[in-house]
Amino acid sequence: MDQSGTVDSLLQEERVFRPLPQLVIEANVNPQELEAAHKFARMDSLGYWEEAADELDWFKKWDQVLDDKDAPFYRWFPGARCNIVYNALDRHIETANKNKLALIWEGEPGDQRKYTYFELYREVNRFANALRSLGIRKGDRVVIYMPPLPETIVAMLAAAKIGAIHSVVFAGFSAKALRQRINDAQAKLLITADGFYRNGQIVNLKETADEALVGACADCVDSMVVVRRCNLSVDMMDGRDFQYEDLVRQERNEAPTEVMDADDPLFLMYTSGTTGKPKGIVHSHAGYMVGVNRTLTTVFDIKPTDIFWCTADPGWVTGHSAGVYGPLMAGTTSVMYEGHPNYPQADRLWSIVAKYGVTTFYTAPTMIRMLMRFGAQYPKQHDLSSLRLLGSVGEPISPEAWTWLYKNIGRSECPVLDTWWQTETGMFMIAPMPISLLKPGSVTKPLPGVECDVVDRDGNPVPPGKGGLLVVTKPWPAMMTGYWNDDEAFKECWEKIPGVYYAGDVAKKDEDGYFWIQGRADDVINIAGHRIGSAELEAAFGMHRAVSECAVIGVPDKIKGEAAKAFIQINDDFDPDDDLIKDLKRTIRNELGPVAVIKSIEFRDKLPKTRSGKIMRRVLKAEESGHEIGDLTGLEED
Ligand code: 6R9
Repeated sequence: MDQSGTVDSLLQEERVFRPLPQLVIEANVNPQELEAAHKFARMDSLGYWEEAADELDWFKKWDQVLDDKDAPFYRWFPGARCNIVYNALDRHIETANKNKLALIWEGEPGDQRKYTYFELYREVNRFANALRSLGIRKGDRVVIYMPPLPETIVAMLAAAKIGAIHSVVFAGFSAKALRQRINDAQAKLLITADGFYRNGQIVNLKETADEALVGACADCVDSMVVVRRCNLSVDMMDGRDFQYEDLVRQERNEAPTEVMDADDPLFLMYTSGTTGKPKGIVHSHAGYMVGVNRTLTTVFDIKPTDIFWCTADPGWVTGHSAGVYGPLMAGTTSVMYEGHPNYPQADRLWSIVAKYGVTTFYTAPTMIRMLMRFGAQYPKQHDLSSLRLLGSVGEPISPEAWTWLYKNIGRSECPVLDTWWQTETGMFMIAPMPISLLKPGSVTKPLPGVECDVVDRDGNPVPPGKGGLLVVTKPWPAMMTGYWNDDEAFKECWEKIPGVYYAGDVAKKDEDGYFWIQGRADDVINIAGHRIGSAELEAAFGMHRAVSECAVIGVPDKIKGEAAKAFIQINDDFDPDDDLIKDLKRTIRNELGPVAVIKSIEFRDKLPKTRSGKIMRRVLKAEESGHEIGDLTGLEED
């Protein structure tokens, strides 16, 4: 708490965590190298990214690193020819990685499958041939509506290998949401599974896929491929539906890799939740592969012996960059788990870490908060000594959750690498490396070659300690190349504050240049002229033992302009009574000072969340104001 008693200092934790000497000695990028990389990138950012591009394989190198003539439609590596799948798979077959494990997959019932790079390569080739025989060609859109299965990865890579554009839709989305995405992308093919296991139940996915296709636009999706996961007897429409296993069985083990132009699209990722109507964000082969490869290997310090586990579903950008493409390009071994983190009980993730010797565990604050609720006795039952790095992404992590993860999972030895990035950015943007000094709750500093700032609405940098808008001031290679069929919306991201990319987040920088992300720009509450992030208030509530989940929104207040209202889900052993309300308010006052007045507290059994686990304050705001709300297809259904 700063002297003035304002909230500005909340997320500026006093504590600094230093890496263990051994980590520094062994790091791929040591402190001097990191300093040199920053210096090089500041002087010559294109040179820096060119060097990163040289680490990958190309069919033909670029004529230029960046063409910015048509900004904001930046073109990275124009003239180059490549395919990300060549880097993720094909090239490993020529090296010692050939017989290394690429993927360890565990199903919820406990079944396992393992693929070496060679096995994955051949499976991808067989399916790539199958896609070609179904008439899929370069540029066609393929929607993948799948749970986390090895075939989900195979489908993504096979599509990309033949130059098709994939769009993975999270298996928890409704038929309506799936149809909307199929229509928007004008997809030609849908790939799905008969069903999957989730929390001890079988979810029938094929039925939902069928329902989505009823009423889908007439000229899209003429075939559907169905992976057999649960042995369900599903209706297969003659001439339209094909069994995955039947298709790949008859195909050859070799398939040519399509030669792509640098900015040929690789995938579309629809994002919803924060802005209303979902937008199809486009990523392309060259820039995306360069940015993801460089940032993943340096931030997570990828070593040949690593077992890398990103818990994100492949339906999110994190599942793409850190779950599929990044780890495969790096030649590492990934873990993928199909099911619910608490099935059959709250130690499932820890049992997986112990069983496979996971070294790097990358997850989201919402997961950490949930696991925290069950208590430290669950991780204690397992040998987690293989872990060396932890990571967080998706929302601000409160110092409390950070510390819990660090202590109870990371034995107070493993750095927690909090990575700020977005679907739009494709790659990590602001993140530490294992050698960095860490402050719990801060994403540290922009990576080499990335330039970010905190500015006011006119684009003027704000002084340290003051909140402002997070912007990216220079193009970066893995940037989205556009929105699918919506150039205007894409331009808007660069026009809100002219010349820079507006990320839509509120952040501040401290005196050391560390960034603290406070939440979305629309989730900031202005109480009597003091700006305070919902996330900041939520972190403060999170300090109270009774609080399991919470969301804070701004509500109109006659005197202060805006006041904060909290929606709180409490832990089972507490009573939602007046005493608790008083106690919670006291906590906020203690944590944040008198300016953070909580007008009211409402207890809820459950808070509305997006599919990726982000609390949708927008829904709560709409309930409060009685106004219409935007797209809700990202909401949980159960
Ligand atoms: C990768 C991903 C992007 C939004 C972003 C921000 C929030 C992501 C964060 C974080 C605080 C972090 N966000 N990482 N906030 N600290 N480390 O999550 O992409 O689903 O597009 O969400 O998530 O608000 O703007 P996406």
